[in-house]
Amino acid sequence: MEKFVREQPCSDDTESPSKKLKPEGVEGKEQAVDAEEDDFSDPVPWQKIESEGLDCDYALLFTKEEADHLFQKLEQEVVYLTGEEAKVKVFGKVYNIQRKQATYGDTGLIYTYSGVTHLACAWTPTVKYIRDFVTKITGHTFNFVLINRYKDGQDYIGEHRDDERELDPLSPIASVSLGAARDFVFRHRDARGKQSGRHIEPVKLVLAHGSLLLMNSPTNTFWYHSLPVRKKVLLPRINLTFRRILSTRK
Ligand SMILES: O=C(O)CCC(=O)C(=O)O
Repeated sequence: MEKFVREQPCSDDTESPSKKLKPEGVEGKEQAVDAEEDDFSDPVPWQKIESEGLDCDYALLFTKEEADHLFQKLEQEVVYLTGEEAKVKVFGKVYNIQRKQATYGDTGLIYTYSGVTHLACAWTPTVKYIRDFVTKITGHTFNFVLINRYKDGQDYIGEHRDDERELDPLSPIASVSLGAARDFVFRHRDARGKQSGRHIEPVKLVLAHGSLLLMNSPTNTFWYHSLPVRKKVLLPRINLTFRRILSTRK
C-alpha cells in the first residue's frame, strides 16, 4: 500500500495546549471535561436509531453558542491535507476530492482510509477538547479522528463503510457535526445495487450543528453511509469522526 508522509505542519495553533479553550459561556462544560471521571450523567437526551444490524445513538452535544465557538476554533487550528495526501483511491484509481480532510491522533498512529495511508498529527487543543467531551458523555475513549470539511452542499462523501481492519470492531465511531445541518443516509449492504434481492428501507437523518452520532457495532458491518450533495446548503460544515485504532503499522 502506498504511504504518503505529511509535509506541511499539523496545526496553525500557536496557543499553549494547556490554555483554556472556551473563555465565553461554556465554563460548565469545561469543568465537566477537566473533572475526574466519576459518572457519565450529563443530561444529554439521547435518541436511539435502530434497524436490522444498525444501532446508533444521536444527541445534541453542544449548544448553538458552544458549537459556533468550536467551529471557529477548528477553522483556526485544523490544517487540512493537500497534494497526494488529499486524494482517495478507489479500486486502484486515484481521485481528487472536493471536501477537505485532516487526521489527528495519538503519536505514531497511522490509518488507511479510502486507499490512502494517513499519519495522525498531534491533537490540537480544540480537537482534544471535543474528544474528551465525547468520552465524558459516552464513556468511550478514542485515539484517532478523521476530520472532513465540506465548504457547502456541493461537497459530499460517497457511500462507504468505516470497516478498515485497523479499527477496533467493538468500539463505536463517534461523529460530531459542526456548521451547516446536512442529510446523512444509511443504506443496508443487501439493499444496494440493481441485483439486490431485499428491500430494506434506508435510514435518513439530519446531522445538526453541535450533534453527536454514535455508530455502534455492528452498524458498520451491515450498513453503508453517505452525506449526499445538497445544492441548497450554502454554508460550511466540519465533521469529526472519532475512532479507536487497534494497531499501529509503521
Ligand atoms: O461528514 C459526515 O457526517 C460523514 C463522514 C464520514 O462518513 C466518515 O468520516 O467516514
